[in-house]
Amino acid sequence: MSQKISLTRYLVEQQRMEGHIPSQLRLLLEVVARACKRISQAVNKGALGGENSILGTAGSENVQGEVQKKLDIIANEVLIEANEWGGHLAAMASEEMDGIYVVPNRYPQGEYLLLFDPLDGSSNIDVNVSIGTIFSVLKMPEDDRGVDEGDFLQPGRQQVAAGYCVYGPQTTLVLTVGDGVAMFTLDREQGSFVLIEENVRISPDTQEFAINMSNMRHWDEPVRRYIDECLAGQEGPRGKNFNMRWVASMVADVHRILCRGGIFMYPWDKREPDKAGKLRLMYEANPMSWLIEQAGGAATNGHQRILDIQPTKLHERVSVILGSKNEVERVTGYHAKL
Ligand code: AHM
Ligand code: MG
Repeated sequence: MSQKISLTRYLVEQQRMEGHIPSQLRLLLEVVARACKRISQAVNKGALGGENSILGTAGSENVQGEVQKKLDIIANEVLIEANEWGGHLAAMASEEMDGIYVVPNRYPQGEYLLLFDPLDGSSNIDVNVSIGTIFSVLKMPEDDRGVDEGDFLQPGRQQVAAGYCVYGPQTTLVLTVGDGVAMFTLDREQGSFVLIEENVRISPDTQEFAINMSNMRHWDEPVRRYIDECLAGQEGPRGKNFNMRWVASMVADVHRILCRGGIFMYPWDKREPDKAGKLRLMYEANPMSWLIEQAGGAATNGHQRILDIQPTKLHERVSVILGSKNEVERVTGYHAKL
């Protein structure tokens, strides 16, 4: 790429030429990107903040009973403060907040709803491994008087923008507005995100899987069969060897898949049969599934396309299988044979 294209320019051109980013949505995405820059700075500081170190736990739990890290809370506040005054949003929802956050009435209300996991992969914060922010944007239903939680309960196919920012060796923002997937890396000298890839594609086949193998004894038959066949390698029914990766940050695992293919699974398992899975539908699975589909991959809970699931509550969980299309279809086929 001879000339560097900033995220701002990319969004302006998308708005001008393709016409599918209204100005309020463009503003929203710029604000989210700016918040991600601030989170990236905090992540980089690590223990250097002294008494204000961002490492460690905050001494509280979120609505899902998970211990909150200091950085979970900092990232949540950064996203809210950056987004509440711009006039582009009606409300926000986050993994770290029980209910929705309605834009205070001292600010103008916009027509969009923003959902996020402010700091995904929290268990990796203190050990200096990649983490990220995931976000999903919906539109307020038309003719709606006053925003409430029900307005958020839209299937993922109705998202108007989705993305994540991975804080790894580089800070990279990955975005879709329904016209393919674009990647931007933060140029710290310039202070801006620069386009590095405009039309990300995932190869339909892969020889790499990502799953937490320590849960193997709890898996359901179709997942077990798929992984057993991968592990059998060249001598097994697949006739090829597979490699395994598990970062324990969905953002980093999905980023790898967008870069070089693969399949990611966090399936339902028998430990808590009433729990659909570990990951959250609305601000983890939906945005990631849309990105993966936009790059030519597939995403399912084993029985249904994730983007078609009608959510019934904000913090709903879901079983996730996503990545290279042919592999995801194979696992789905194993579920159908149950
Ligand atoms: P978090 O949102 O509390 O960080 O949890 C979600 C994370 C995902 O990023 C990752 O895929 C998964 O939890 C890892 O779980 P496990 O530690 O069970 O392997
Ligand atoms: Mg998460």
